[in-house]
Amino acid sequence: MRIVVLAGGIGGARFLRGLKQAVPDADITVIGNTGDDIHLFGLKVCPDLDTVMYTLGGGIDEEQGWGRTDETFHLKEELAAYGVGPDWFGLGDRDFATHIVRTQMLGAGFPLSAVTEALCDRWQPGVRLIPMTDDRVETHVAVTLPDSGSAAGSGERKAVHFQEYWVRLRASVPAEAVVPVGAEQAKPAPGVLEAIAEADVILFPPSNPVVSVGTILAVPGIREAIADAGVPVIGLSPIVGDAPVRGMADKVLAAVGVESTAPAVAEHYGSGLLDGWLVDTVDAGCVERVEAAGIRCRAVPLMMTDVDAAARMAREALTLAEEVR
Ligand code: GDP
Ligand code: FO1
Ligand code: CA
Repeated sequence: MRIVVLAGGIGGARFLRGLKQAVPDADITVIGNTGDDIHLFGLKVCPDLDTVMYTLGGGIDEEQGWGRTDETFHLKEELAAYGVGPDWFGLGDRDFATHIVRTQMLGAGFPLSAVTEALCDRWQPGVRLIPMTDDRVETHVAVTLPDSGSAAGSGERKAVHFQEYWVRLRASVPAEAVVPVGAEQAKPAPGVLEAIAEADVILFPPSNPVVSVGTILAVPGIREAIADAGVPVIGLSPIVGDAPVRGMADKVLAAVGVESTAPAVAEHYGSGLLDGWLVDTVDAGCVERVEAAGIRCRAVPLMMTDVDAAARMAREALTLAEEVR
């Protein structure tokens, strides 16, 4: 079975680990979000691609859900001693090596998709991991900074990089708009449209619907290819009990005018894209509303407490795919 999964970071990666366990023989292609990517210290950092690669390759910090296990921060401290920042983004020593290799290869002229494949040669994630695009796309968030009481910058409206919004500001102010800068001009990376066209089923894991799956769908051609693939497209809700399980999905959903509920996210994707939607059992009351929108819906446990739980979710998604096929 050929399965295509559109993935962000933690939610996507944990679901993929379950999917691999549920269907060990499946041929899985992951289209990864690169809108979170950021240049720091002259290096290209790809948080979502790395979260998928490290999680499936056994190198992830399990507790945090991102970054390397067994990490140290000597390099960051040494840079700080030179007054070189940013100090708000925690890049560890082991993780730095990945960004150095990636940046060196990009500098030598390799596209991000080829670089990702080379990095995966080490990690052997057991899936084909392709960035959504080889072109530069960066998600920016429009915010109004709180009035600091001082003259400069008080109540200032500006656009910040998504990482600055999430990691530096901790999503403490409303996201007024979310813009995947560069997406309109981006082309799907080699292999993306082919994988979608050849898929037997397409899955949206419980990833962020705006800044992960939404960003991937913003690359021209990808949404259309999924809608035209003629195979079941099944999503799993990242919203459980009217709140994100973790992260800032509520803030970025508000920015696009969508309430933070499981049925609202399904309606946001729409029946033109989604054939089936899984909600958590606590949201069983919304099944009829989702079905009224033309999307087949089931309520099943959706908390990825361990790999077995994620594998059960993956099986439910594939069962629903057979029902709508
Ligand atoms: P990120 O890039 O690290 O933010 O990860 P993703 O975009 O892949 O996923 C983030 C989303 O996953 C958040 O909106 C969370 O609510 C959701 N999520 C995380 N863990 C779980 C879980 O165990 N169950 C469900 N249903 N959603 C989850
Ligand atoms: N998330 C944080 O909350 N704080 C950090 O300092 C941080 C550093 C970091 C470094 C590498 C990496 O791959 C991910 C990192 N993340 C960090 C996670 C990342 O910002 C977010 O989880 C995702 O981009 C949100 O989708
Ligand atoms: Ca992300």
